[in-house]
Amino acid sequence: MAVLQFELEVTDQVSKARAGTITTDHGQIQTPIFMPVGTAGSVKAVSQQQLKEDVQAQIILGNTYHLYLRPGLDVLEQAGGLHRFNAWDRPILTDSGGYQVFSLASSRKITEEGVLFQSHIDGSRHLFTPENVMDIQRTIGADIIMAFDECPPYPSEYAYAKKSMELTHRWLDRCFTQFNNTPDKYGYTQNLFPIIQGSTFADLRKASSEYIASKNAAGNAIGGLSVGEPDNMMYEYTELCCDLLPVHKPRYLMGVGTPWNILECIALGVDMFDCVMPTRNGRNAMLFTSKGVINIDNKKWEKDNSPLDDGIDCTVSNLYSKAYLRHLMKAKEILGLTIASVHNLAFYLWLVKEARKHIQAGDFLSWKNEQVQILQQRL
Ligand code: PRF
Repeated sequence: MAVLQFELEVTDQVSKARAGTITTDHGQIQTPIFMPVGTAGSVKAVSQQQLKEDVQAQIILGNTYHLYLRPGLDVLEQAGGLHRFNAWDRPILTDSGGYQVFSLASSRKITEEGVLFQSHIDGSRHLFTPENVMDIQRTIGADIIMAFDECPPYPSEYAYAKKSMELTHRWLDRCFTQFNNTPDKYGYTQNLFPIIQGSTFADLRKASSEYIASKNAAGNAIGGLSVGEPDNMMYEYTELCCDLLPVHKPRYLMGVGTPWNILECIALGVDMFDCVMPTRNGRNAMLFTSKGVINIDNKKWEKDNSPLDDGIDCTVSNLYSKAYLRHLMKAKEILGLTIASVHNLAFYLWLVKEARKHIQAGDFLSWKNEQVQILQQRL
């Protein structure tokens, strides 16, 4: 079948926002897009049916680190890949595992060869290398495979950030060699996206962006941001990277962010986003709505029978009341986790769809500025 295509349909005349369509062998993705995170092969508390019907998700994420440790590659391979295993027939992107190894593994050691780590599940020892991480993602069956990178913490010393970026670049060469020398696993095309690093240093970000752009990949990612730096710094480096990336390839900003972060970064030229925030914060009683942010645990919602959000097009958000969801969360009823997660994800998908409409209509910047104010309000 065919490598991923990106048709850039509209570029905003005042901001740098873009609207486009990505075509994969598992279907099309309208950009800008938000991708729900399905770490271990499931978007926590949300069924695949709900993802399609209520959330209107077009692509979901999986994590190499989690899926490799559990259920393991033999199980995924015998199922015919993750799409068949979890009954999701739309596109899947997998993150490469490096980032998760750093946040989850109980111990890890970086060498030129790769990362040695101990599983957070049973303490068993494993080695991730650029080569085996390509093989693992091919076996998982992702449509979009991410390069194996190192994401330095914030803040990092310049010398460390430079060494780390250079290692990520050497690993990238090994990723491409392995990827290009192995066939698609299940008959549809798999695509490798390289990742820019360089921490919060302009010369490193520039060097990394140019190196990544030179690979002429089907799409490109910006990593190493949203790791604790101030928002303005994240925007500054996102813009620097976007300005150096190819115009006619999709740009993915990894792990971002709040609704207002997403709008600001769409304005800088980003096309794809993922973040655990809508699901994780949702399970923790934080709702993002078209009128602002709600802590549904707050007593002020106890007898508020108004819908969670009547400003977005989602049956779940329109049907259930704030009072009912507050009760479910207080009583630790598991339906509460599902309703909160479905609503937050539907809101994120609504937001990027609205952004796309306004880019197409030519009034994105003024709409974005207004929304950024509204969405940050604490209700
Ligand atoms: N690299 C990878 N995955 C990531 C990141 C990164 O830098 C980030 C940073 N925000 C989130 N997820 N491989």
